[in-house]
Amino acid sequence: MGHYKSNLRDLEFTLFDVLGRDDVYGTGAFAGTGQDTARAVLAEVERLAVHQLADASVAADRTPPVHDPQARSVTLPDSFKRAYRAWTDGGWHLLDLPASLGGADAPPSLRWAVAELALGANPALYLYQGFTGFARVLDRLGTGEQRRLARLMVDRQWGATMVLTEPEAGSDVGACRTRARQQPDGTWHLEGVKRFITSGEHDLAENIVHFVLARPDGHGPGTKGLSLFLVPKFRIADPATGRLGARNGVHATALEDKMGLKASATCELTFGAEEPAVGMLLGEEHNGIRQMFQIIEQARMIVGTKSAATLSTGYLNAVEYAKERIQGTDLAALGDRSAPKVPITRHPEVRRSLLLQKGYAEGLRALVLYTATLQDRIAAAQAEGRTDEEATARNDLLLPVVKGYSSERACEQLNHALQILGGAGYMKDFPLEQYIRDTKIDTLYEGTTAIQGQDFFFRKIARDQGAALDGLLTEVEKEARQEADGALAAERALLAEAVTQVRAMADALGAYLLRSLEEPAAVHQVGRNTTRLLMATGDLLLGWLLLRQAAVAQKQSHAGGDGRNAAGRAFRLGKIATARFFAQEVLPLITTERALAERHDSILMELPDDAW
Ligand code: ST9
Ligand code: FAD
Repeated sequence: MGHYKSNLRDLEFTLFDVLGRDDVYGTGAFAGTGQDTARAVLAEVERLAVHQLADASVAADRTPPVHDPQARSVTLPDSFKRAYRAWTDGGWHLLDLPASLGGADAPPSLRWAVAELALGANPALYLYQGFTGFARVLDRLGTGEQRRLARLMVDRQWGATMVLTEPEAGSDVGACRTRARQQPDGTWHLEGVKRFITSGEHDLAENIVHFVLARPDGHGPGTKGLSLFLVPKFRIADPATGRLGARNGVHATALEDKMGLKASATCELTFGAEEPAVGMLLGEEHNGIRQMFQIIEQARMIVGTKSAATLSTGYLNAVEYAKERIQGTDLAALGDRSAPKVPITRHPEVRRSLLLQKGYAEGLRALVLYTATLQDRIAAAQAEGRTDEEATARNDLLLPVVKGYSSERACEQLNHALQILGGAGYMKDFPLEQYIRDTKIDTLYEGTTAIQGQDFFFRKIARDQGAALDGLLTEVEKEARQEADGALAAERALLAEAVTQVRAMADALGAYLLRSLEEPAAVHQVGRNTTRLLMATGDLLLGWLLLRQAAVAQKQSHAGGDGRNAAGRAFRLGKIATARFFAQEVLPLITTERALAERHDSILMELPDDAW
């Protein structure tokens, strides 16, 4: 058996029993994908994920891609290439695409459920196949000729990259120095060095289209002066057939030697050093940062899903180990030398850690899928020529939580999962050490956690004066205040209290922000708390979603459901206990976080540099 332990049962429970996707699939915009088809897709992808995709991920970690500095090429291991082919031959990359691009027009929530399976088994592979998403953006924003290029990218499975980062421009994308000069024929020549570019060079495809932010000569500073250019690795001699022309002047001048996610080729790309790097402006407008954010938003969701997926398999590996590892006696038998040795699952500390891991793993999955249902609403409205403003605002609000909170909690909880295996967890015989290495990147790329926290507060909360947050919190409160149903009454009360605390925390940050209009330094009180607010909101939402799951499980238990089925009964018991434990152990901590946020701090910003 490979490293990847999927949790299809929980995926389906969350999608159908909790989030009601059975009422949505097979109707309206999603008429082509009924519930049965969706379940069949998930089962099929799961089969591929646990075997071939999973094995290739481990193999490529041990034998990573190789850079040839002379040829400036990157070669991936054969087993990885075979797994990639199995994925694309199955047509799974097409799920993300509209029918007009040869895709399956699947509901977003199904796409994200499928993404979880692939990202949990082999995250790098899922990033390489992301070229379809780039084609989608090109189809949406491109000129007529570029829309044909989008179709070529899909049909010929050309790779794609998002190219923002430079040595001096990381979080601060606006510091970008790569320049673009327009040529008499309307094309652009790019010059500069970009670093840390995912899938920047590889041998999975005959061509790679780089989506590059650069500053046209004469354009202003900051992100608003940037434009988005398409720079193919090979120029396209015949746009009708996709016949390739000359090699373009963009080269992988280095392959990064990373902590983890080794199968994903992260490259330094040099543009226009020897021969011109010829690019096209995307669309007809110089609106690069805005256009790039269409890609970034998707990529942030991918990163959050990757984290959730890896934590889930990490937790399941830890549980499996713990059930078999015999060590020590039950604490209650202390002093009794004849007491039987027990599996470590009998130790309260091990149980505490595992139950929290289960809460975070299943809660993060629910957070991703809940956010995906908002994307279902957005897509359904679009198909009817409407805009679902509430769903759009809530999706925007949740993206930094999905990306920032999921990645932080996954990293933290994967450490706890490894701890359950003791010294064995530190060995390569088990997947935990690779999971930790492969997941750490999620808190860094696509905007670090600090950037997500700032995005969450300044852009997603302050800009609409808290309207989207208030709408969401009101919904959570409604759930909390529902008629108390025996077993979950205390947890509902804890949830209601946590909503009050998060509201107060957001208000406190809002008040500091207001004060900063008169007293600019007051904004530092906001800045030291934006990540705190992001994390507290994430904990609150997990408490909410886990409670919703528990309520459904409880209802199913009362109704008899699959009551005679022991696995079904155990699943539901697990759901209820997880929600209760999470509410009791995690939600009260938000009260302290609120107090810390409200405290006026005069230590942090006043400490002189030489005192650190
Ligand atoms: C990276 C890649 O790390 C890692 C892995 C890649 C995996 C690839 C996988 C394949 C992906 C597949 C993609 C599929 C696509 C599919 C699409 C399908 C439909 N939301 O606040 P301002 C915009 S890549 C939306 O003044 P600063 C907005 O236009 C590297 N837009 O910021 C705004 O103007 P306005 C990742 C947003 O101070 C303008 O930006 N690097 C948002 O100028 C300026 O905003 C990073 O992520 C948003 N949330 O710049 C950089 N935010 O306000 C992180 C901003 O008028 N740094 N805009 O609307 C940041 O995000 C900074 O905060 C900054 C600051 C650069 C935005
Ligand atoms: P810095 O911006 O230097 O940040 C350093 C620290 O300072 C961080 O803790 C950060 O949170 C903090 N910080 C910085 N600014 C602020 C601020 N204003 N407020 C508060 N804290 C702040 N980029 C691409 O363009 N395309 C890719 O495909 C891509 N793939 C990547 C793959 C890998 C493996 C890696 C490591 C990176 C990749 N990146 C890619 C780059 C990635 O997006 C950046 O590394 C990331 O945005 C952070 O930038 P930086 O590394 O320069 O860190």
